[in-house]
Amino acid sequence: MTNLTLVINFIVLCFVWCIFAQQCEISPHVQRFDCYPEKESSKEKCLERNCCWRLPIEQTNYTDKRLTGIPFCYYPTDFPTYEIISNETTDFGQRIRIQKSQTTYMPHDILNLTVDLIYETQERFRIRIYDSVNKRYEVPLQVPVVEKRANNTDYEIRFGKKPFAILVTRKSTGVTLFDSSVAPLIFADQFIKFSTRLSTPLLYGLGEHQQPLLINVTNEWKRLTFYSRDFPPMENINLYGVHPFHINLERTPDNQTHVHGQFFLNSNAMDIDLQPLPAITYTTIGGIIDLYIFTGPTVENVIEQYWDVIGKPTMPPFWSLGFHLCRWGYNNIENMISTLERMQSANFPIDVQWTDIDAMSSYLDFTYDSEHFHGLPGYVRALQADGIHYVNIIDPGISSTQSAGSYIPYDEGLKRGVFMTKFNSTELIFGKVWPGITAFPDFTNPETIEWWTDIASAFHEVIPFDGMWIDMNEPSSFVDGSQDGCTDNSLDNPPFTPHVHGDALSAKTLCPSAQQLLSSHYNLHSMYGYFEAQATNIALRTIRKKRPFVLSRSTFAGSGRYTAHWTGDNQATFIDMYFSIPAILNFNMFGITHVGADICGFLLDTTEELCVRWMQLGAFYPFMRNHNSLGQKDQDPASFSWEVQQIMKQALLMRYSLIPFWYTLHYEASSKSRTIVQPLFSEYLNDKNTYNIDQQFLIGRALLISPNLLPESNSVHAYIPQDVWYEFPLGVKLSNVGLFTDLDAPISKINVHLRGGFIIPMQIPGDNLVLGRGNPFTLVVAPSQFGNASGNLFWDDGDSIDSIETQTYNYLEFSLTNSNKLTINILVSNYKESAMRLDLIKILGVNTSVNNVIINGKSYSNYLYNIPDQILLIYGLDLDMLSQSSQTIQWTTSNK
Ligand code: MIG
Repeated sequence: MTNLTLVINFIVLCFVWCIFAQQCEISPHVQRFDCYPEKESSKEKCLERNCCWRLPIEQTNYTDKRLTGIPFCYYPTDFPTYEIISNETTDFGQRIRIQKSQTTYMPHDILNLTVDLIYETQERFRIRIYDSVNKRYEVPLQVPVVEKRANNTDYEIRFGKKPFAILVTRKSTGVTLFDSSVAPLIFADQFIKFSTRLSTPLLYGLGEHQQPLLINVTNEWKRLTFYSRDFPPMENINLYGVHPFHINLERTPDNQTHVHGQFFLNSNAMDIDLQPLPAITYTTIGGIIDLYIFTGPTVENVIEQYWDVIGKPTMPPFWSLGFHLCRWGYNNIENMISTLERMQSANFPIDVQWTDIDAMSSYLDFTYDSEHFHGLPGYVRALQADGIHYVNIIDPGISSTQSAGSYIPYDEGLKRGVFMTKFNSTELIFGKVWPGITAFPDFTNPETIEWWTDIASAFHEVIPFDGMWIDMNEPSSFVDGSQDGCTDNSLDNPPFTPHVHGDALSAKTLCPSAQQLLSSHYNLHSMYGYFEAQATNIALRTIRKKRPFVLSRSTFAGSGRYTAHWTGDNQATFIDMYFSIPAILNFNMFGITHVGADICGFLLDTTEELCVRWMQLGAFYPFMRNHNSLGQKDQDPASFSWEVQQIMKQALLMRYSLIPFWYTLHYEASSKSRTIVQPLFSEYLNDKNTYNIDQQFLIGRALLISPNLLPESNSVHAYIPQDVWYEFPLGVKLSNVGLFTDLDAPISKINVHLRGGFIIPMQIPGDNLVLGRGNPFTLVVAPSQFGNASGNLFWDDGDSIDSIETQTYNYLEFSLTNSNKLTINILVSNYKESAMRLDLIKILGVNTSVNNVIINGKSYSNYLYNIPDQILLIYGLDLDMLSQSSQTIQWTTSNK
């Protein structure tokens, strides 16, 4: 070799090395995007992917949260990715073809992709990126199909040509909503990965996970995994449901706060990584990129825009808003009856009695244990005659080992071909659940819905259940994969497995390769509960011809159209009681508004103190059920001391008296896309103090709940936003607002505040909601700082399937003007079967003495003005709210 070639070689080498080094010179660390998300990363494996391997330089302290999560292996700036090859304007927006010239580290890279940019509405933008040649699996959710591009959109789109990237900004402020230029797009058959910049490190959503409400990645790296899984809620574990939706805060240049939402419509197992750049990375192992951006700009707007895509929540039957009592392990009917009887003789209101799997015969679905639960059918009918409803549990696994002819659900199911099969086979796939070896219905098959309806209907002849509790529908199995294991094909052994609990997609569930009608279980796994809820909802409609009540453990985006949800196997601890609040708030954003946690805790023995606090809190869950696990000590309210019972009863009576308000909220959720409970930040978006508040919440927009979540504590540290607030139910106005304060919270008390500007319809409670239906109503009127207030009341028969479509309901509007005049206006009054009598009106914050009350023009003398508390009480009214289209209640004060 000559000297010259040596020199040239040296120069070339140096050049290559220097360039390479530079492409790895990514600083600060928050700009690194993980190139080796698998568990066992190493320098060699990283370099094999042509990525950069460097330990974080300032890494001195491994326990520092800011450092855990920084990838050692990350993409160089010139990592091969796609470039635009053509771009055409279409009716819906734009269609772009992109291409990559070389494959990268994952098998079956797809080199030619199509990008559709769909301007769906002024506030909703959709990005679809898919294989230009081969059709791929897409989520079988019925989303709106938009063919014409919306004009005057709130958002503006630009793109990078080479490398290809999409940038979405908010027109009015210029704030970045989406920017995929931060990392290379990877699109292989079983590995799709893309990243985008977040507007701020503050976000909400991304369920189902045990986590605080605010996800703050200012100083933290975070990974959340999505794949439905039966596991008691714990942090950093994929749980029962999948909701890849989040809300991101934005700061405007003039220091206002806006929010936008983002929904990744993808049902494959996935990881979502968050990093302080701030940025979000989606890594999914199938489907396509189908992503929605909702521009809000308020939380309420984002929710409405999101629900326009996934569907609004179903309207629950009226009775399901009452108190539900359940436990696993009544073990026999005597025990169940005596529990319910002690509840009733202690005068607790109760609406629904439940049974768990211990009431089944050998854990077989659609059976009951006629020995230990002898007489259950008759007992249920007797309860129903008293206005109590009954709900039983059903698991998806259908026992396959009963002797032929002895168990119709299996025999019929087999005949009708409703069960899931092994990969590329007509042979059934068997798992193992409570009844032993089971087959699993494929609810994506229309025939399955009919079979399900038929077997449920046959059982309904035996026991006329009112609702169905669908458990174990992740689907959960006691064995991994199946009785015969799984295959070694690429569905069962994908090149990349997201960080699911148990490390394998088949952990405590079926093999991903199992076959369903619509696609492989690999694609549909996280929607198993969604399709079962849909089938169950349809079955109940058909059987009962009334509004269905379904309670599902596993959910997917859009499940709220069919089902309510509870948060699964929590523990009887104060911390789990706290986590129930972010959970119910999140599920409200996810469109499953009828949600609650097992009150007093499911696993572990509860304590008297915890159970009191939890009953007080649970009285304000949209779905209120006390449920307990096998072997734990009793925790029904009547099992406690007399003193404790009185406190729990007070909480229950508070719930029952507010049912008209709750019911109206459900109507507004199902028809106007409003959440039932919501976090404070959604109402006080410009108040930074509210961003991290998840130990308090609002019911509708009007009631602030501040439970005491700490043991042995007599006060609660709470935030009272800058606004007008009245103590509830007393009605005294708070003098200190806009601050954190310690509220008195002895064991007997839960702090509730009513917000000025709202009128709350209430009702005198009965022993249950059926018996109390005709009871008189009351109104609580809470004037705002301007002296006005408003509210609504929705009322119908409570469980007709079509009362909303046929407008067979009443809808009233209450409004208070600052001239001391309350008006009751009828907006709709087509439901006449039950009288709506108003008995009492309580007007708060009346600061001058009242000397006359006039109702519909006539002087009325039954009133009391309470000077120190500034409350005007108009009583003994007996006013028929439906008698005239508009009625007025006025009062005059001494200085007018
Ligand atoms: O393997 O049916 O989350 O509420 O009580 C446990 C028994 C099965 C799990 C549910 C729980 C229910 C329990 N089930």
